[in-house]
Amino acid sequence: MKLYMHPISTSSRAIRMLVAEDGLDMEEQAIDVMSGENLKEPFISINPIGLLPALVDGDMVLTEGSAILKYLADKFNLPAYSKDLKQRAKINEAMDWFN
Ligand SMILES: N[C@@H](CCC(=O)N[C@@H](CS)C(=O)NCC(=O)O)C(=O)O
Repeated sequence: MKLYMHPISTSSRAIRMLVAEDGLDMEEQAIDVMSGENLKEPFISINPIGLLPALVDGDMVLTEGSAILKYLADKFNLPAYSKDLKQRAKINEAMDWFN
């Protein structure tokens, strides 16, 4: 898996924290939003709207920080995203507030 991100990107940061916390095997590539690298090839072909973060997992490209967090949590069965109905609802509430 490869995460296109930038250290100043708040949407990228939560994913990088989850990856670090759970020791996930993740290649990272920084895309310099300050110089507009996100709006040029090759990144613009990965995410045509030019926003970070973007996750590439095999043949899938996934954007939107919240969707990436939920995908990783489900893929690796991470405890941070509880399967308990009410606990997960409160997590989703906080994630939606952030978005
Ligand atoms: N709703 C998106 C927002 C993505 C977003 O706005 N990313 C910012 C960095 S945090 C970005 O790539 N900005 C580059 C630009 O606006 O040119 C998400 O949560 O992933």
